[in-house]
Amino acid sequence: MARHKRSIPELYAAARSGERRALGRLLTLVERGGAGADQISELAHPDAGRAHIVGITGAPGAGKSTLVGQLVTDLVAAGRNPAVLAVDPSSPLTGGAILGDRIRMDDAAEPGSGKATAFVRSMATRGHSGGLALAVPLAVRVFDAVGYDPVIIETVGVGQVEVDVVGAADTAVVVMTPGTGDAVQANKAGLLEVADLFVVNKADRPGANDVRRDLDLMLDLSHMTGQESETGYRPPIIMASALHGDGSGDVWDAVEAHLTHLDEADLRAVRRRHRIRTEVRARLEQAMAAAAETAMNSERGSQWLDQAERTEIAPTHATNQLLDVLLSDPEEH
Ligand SMILES: Nc1nc2c(ncn2[C@@H]2O[C@H](COP(=O)(O)OP(=O)(O)O)[C@@H](O)[C@H]2O)c(=O)[nH]1
Ligand SMILES: [Mg+2]
Repeated sequence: MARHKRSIPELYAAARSGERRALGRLLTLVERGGAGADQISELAHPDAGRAHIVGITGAPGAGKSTLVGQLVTDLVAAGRNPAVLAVDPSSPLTGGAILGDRIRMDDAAEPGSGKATAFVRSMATRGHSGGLALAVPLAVRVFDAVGYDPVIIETVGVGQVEVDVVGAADTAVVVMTPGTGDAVQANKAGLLEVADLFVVNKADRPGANDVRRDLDLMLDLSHMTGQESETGYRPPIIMASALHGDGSGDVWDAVEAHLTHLDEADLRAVRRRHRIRTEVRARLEQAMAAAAETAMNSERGSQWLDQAERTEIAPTHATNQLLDVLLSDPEEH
């Protein structure tokens, strides 16, 4: 049979009808970025907007993948079609692959077939800086558009981008463990503000109650000044032992309760607006950085840069001239 390389609209249509391989191809193109990714975004946009987007973050080794594996198994058993995006910047081969192994997936079942199924994708972001901020929201849009719900994003809670990604979800879950000073770390990383619920995982280990107490105290302090307190919502703290299958049901109940809270307080649209704003800002910043690079390498731009490098003009002056170049018609460079 002649091999026909399918166009993006063909792949999208196939993914919508439940073909896993087509969805996998689309996600690869999403990771690659550029015009192909933009086209996918525009195709998926009208069909997206239904899924509950759940961000899960925490230190490496906190048990996020173990917990997500448990949640996915529970969700499929309950007839849902969850998708997971596991973002692991350090290694494309660990987090996501391990997560995939943990979840028994029924390849025959496809969303739309009436049979529940899950789709797990690990996203490698090593190599292209800022790629994560662009690829994650788009991958989520694709999952949503082809019928997966909920869409779970697992990220390592270290950098600002990770915090932004999780903070832009409908429901942000922060996973902590005993004995690692996680509560203090989370506070420093700005995770306390974005968390809608906390999971103290590895509750089978000593010190789990200390983590809960520390968190409670910090929440007391932050909620005296926090804005969320206006709606009467306080992030619950759920104890879990994901490895032993304990607590994942409680975690999901709390995730759903948070979604109910968003709906009742008319906050879901607020989250969505924030999410879109975060994505547009990330895309704009990326585009501006590329434009800055182009301006510095352009003929006119490099002359200003040379003068600054020779200390003939101040860097501020060169920058303002380069800004003119950047904002002018590219034909003129
Ligand atoms: N004792 C204990 N170990 C756990 C628990 N959950 C996960 N682990 C272990 O912690 C390690 C890291 O788990 P993983 O899910 O890969 O963490 P991630 O890096 O946050 O995704 C693995 O060896 C797990 O088996 C738990 O509830 N109790
Ligand atoms: Mg993991």
